[in-house]
Amino acid sequence: MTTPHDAPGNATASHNTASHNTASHNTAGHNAAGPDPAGGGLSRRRMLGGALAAGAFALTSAAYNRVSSPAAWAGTGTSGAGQTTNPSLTLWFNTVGVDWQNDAFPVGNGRGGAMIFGGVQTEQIQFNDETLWTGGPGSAEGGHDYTFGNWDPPRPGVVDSVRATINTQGSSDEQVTAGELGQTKWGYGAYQTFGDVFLTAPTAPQTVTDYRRDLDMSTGLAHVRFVGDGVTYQREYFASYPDDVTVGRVTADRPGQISVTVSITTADNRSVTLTAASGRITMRGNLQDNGLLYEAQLLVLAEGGSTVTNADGTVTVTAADALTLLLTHGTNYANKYPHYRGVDPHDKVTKALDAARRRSYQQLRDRHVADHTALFGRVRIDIGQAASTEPTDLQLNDFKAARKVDVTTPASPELEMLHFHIGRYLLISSARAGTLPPNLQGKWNNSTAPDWQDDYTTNINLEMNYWPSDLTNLPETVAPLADFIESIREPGRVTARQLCDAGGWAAMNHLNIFGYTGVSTNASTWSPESTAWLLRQLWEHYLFTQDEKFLRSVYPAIKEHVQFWMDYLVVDPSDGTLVVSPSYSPEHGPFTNGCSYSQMVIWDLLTNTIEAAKVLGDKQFRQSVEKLKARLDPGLRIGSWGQLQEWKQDLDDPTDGHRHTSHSYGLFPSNQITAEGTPEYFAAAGVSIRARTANTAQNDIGWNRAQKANLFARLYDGNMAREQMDHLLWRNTFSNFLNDWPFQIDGNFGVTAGLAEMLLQSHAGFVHVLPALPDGWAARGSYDGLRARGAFTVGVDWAARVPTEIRVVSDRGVDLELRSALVGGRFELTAKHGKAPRYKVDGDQLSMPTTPGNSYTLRAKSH
Ligand code: FUC
Repeated sequence: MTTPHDAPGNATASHNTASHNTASHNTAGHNAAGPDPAGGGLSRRRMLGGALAAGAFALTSAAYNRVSSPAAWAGTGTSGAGQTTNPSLTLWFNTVGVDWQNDAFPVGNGRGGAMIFGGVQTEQIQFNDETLWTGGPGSAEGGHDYTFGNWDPPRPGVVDSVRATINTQGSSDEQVTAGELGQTKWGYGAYQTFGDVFLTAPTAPQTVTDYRRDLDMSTGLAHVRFVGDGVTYQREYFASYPDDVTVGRVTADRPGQISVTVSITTADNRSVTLTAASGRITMRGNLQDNGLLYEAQLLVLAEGGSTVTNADGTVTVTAADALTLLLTHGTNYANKYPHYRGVDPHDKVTKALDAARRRSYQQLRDRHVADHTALFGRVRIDIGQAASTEPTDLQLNDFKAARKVDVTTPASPELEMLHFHIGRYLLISSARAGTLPPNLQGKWNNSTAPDWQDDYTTNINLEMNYWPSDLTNLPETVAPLADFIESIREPGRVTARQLCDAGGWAAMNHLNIFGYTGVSTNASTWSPESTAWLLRQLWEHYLFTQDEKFLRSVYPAIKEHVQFWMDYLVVDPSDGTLVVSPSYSPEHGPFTNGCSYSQMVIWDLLTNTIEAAKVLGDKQFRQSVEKLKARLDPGLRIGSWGQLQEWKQDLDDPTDGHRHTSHSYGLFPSNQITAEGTPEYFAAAGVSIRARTANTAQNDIGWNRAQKANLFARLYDGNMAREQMDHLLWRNTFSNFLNDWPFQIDGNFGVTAGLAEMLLQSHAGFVHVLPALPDGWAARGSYDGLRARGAFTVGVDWAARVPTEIRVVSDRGVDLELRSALVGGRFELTAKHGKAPRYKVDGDQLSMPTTPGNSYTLRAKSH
């Protein structure tokens, strides 16, 4: 029944574990022979003088000290012993990156990303701009005009005839139906690499020692450091959201040591003009496929030495004391249906670079660090992890090796926490106000033909990217999703009408950035339910923030999608309920009436819409949605082996390990199934999820395990939740902690959410503290900064696995329902402002009113 997604290298195919461990310890470049890259012997004073004399870049001596002094690296001089200020939040290697996917370090500013390799003689910085896509208007793939995935020519009556077949036969022939409904994705396009920046020294040092590169996730700074022929070289990189620029700085501990040629290259599926003047390289051209205009500018600012701008569009710096690189880029894409074109990017790219140039390196760095840490620093978790004393890739490889011998070996809390934190780091770096949401690889892609086109797949993947956003206190990352959803409404109206003969709007399962809301030849593409799942993320954001203004802004999109279902749902003649038809359990099939996933997702949409309509006072619409919901098959059935059925009929195979466990939607991310509210379905969901997990080997990929971590957390099984994440670390994690296979970012985001779900849940009408703490973690621990629905920020200390103190900040004054073992014992409640409120206790659940902005502490009293 498995239908591959329409791209080569589908994850159902072979999983090449071998490549996980290959490239990471290549020491190429460490010991390469060659004379000193640059002569020199100037004093530090003179070096500063040179910088100021060069005049290109205002740099204060205080700034210099902070940026480039080797003293900033505690442990300098011992190979691999260097440490940044946040060792437990830092990934570090003592080898050069050689494989983009496995061991380069990502930085990003929401709109673009870069991967840093850290080579000694040649540094490589591959970079992306989120808008550089082939496809869409202007492309004429296969001689076909772009139709947004809608049928060309139209096929009136086809959906009704598929429905009739399903009604008479119970299901329809998969290939036939896929052929009837599907269409080649003409002009779908793919996310593109933008290019690479290279810094090439004329020669390699003869001896290289003390090599270290790292990514400090707490500051969003990447570093490279090594001693080449006795000179300590340092590079620092970041991608700044406030200044919309990617920045690099190269320094040495002796003057006049920096000699490099800086060049920029791009892929061959586009025209390119390279020019350089006064140290500024401009690369510009059009994608052949769709004519999209792109431009990047790279400014090379040397302090001291000489700078020569070459005729081939490169810049050569000789014997400089320090070097700053500023990179900006853009395209003439605009997210505006139907043309998706805006203005020539030249002015914007120039302006951003000019503005960045007016700031000192230290100012740019300070502004970036302040911006990044304001988000990243909100969550702190202590599960007993220590700072790493061994390079992280080696730690990970040790774990992988141990686990290979004994598959029950757990990962260390150090690795688990790095895995948690990189999800938050990557989300901050790939989704900020004004950007597109993160695609299948966030914003990082080095290819012109990435797997699955690096698109927005919506039968789990894009949603999974957003599982950690509110829960782990990054609400700012939601704006890109809300904007994107709004932008596909208009093309979605055409798809609803043309493909589904329905009003409202709907988008199918694969989205590009050009309003592609229609179909592909893949059977699973026919899935307007995906839109409902996407919209759940916006409702979630409201639940977490209680931001009515936000809800009001997204409600029209929700309402208009419900209007689609008012037209599109049909009566199942077998029982008279309203069902989705044709319905295809994601990537699993077959085409039937109302598989559980379809029904659960629509049940969820209608339930949340009713709640939203209550908040916003849209009474008439609420009543019509309530009527519709009353007739809907809710998709909950328990089958012959106690399982939650995937289909309306009891077809489940207990040995099936398919990666999609879509019928668990009611348990997570939805709250249709809870231990407290629907104990039988909760138990049945457990049976299904455990069976799928036991057979998962055939479909072992990152996002799948990440989903299961969340599912087991919801099942209150912390041990199994942890096991899914550890398994993922073992099988599906590259040395740089990106998840696979191939690199797909949803696994990273799913893990971050899953770990948080083990510590805090709030979907079932109460804030549940430590719902799924695994046995293997230290008995003592704590966290702060996780978020609960109701606009609460929660912190906890625990000892002997039981909370000893719970801290709750209430943003909006919502009544608090709190569940914890602490409440079941003796405790005292205090409020930051005023007297503690009166509360009620029932078993281990406490109810109390809160006031906006107040903080409350529950402290266990010893007996
Ligand atoms: C879903 C999954 C695949 C892959 C693709 C991008 O369809 O089934 O494994 O993650 O999305």
